[in-house]
Amino acid sequence: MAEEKYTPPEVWEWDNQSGGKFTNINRPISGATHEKDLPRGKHPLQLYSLGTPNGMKVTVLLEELLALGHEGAEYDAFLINIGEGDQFGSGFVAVNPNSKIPALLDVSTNPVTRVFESGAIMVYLAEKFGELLPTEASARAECMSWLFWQMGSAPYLGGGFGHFYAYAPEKFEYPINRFAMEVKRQLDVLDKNLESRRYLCGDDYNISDIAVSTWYGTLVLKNLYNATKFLDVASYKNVTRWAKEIADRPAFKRGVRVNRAPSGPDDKAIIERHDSSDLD
Ligand SMILES: N[C@@H](CCC(=O)N[C@@H](CS)C(=O)NCC(=O)O)C(=O)O
Repeated sequence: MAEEKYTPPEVWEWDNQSGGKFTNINRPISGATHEKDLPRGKHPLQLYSLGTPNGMKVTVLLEELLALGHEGAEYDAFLINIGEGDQFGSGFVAVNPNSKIPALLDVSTNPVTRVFESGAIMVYLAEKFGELLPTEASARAECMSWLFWQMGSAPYLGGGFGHFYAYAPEKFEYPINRFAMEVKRQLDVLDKNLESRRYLCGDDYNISDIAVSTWYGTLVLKNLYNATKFLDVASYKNVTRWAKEIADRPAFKRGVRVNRAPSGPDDKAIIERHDSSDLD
């Protein structure tokens, strides 16, 4: 029997039974669904997050800053369970009106500073501590270019490819083709850039390497979306070499363990982080 073709109605309507992994949490409206204050810990920085690639960007950067000796980068990391709708609690929405992790409060400033969007959080922290973001104009522009490249590109990898290849209720050829093509093009952009450079911007590691590696490094090293073979990630040799070097950094290894449940007996992941010793 021929499959019935979808014809969009004149006016879109919310069908919350559309299936797929995120059916229960996706909504076409913003704002809080329930009253819930956020917890507060003892440190200058309060992070509300989850150990996804977007969340890891911030915990890796914080661990790098601590490794560089910045005590002011001490942080409490609270878990926001997006599958349970924690991102729609009133306290979280006050920190991020967009209801997505990660979100940061800097309680060492007066007034307290809220920051949302992982890229904005990274720039805020790098500027606050004067690290991992070049100050010379052209080097800074290159770093910002790769950071913004990541912020613009990753939704094609996660929301596009990952969604249709791994999470959609059925496999649809059209979106899988479209987003696989785009993700492979992005991997090729990275691979060509890393042909002549040790890090994304040249000889020095900076926040753009952290941001890009939590996504594309995870894709090439950790079988993100179970797509290692499908996307032939091994053919991007420069990306793999760069991702391995970053994944070997002690601060990176610490940061990627925060705000998630262990995936097996060898995984030393921690749900919340309130002290450096939690990761020792
Ligand atoms: N552009 C945002 C994206 C953040 C984002 O998509 N976070 C996801 C988890 S990785 C989330 O919180 N999803 C919950 C939801 O969509 O309700 C950033 O980089 O901070």
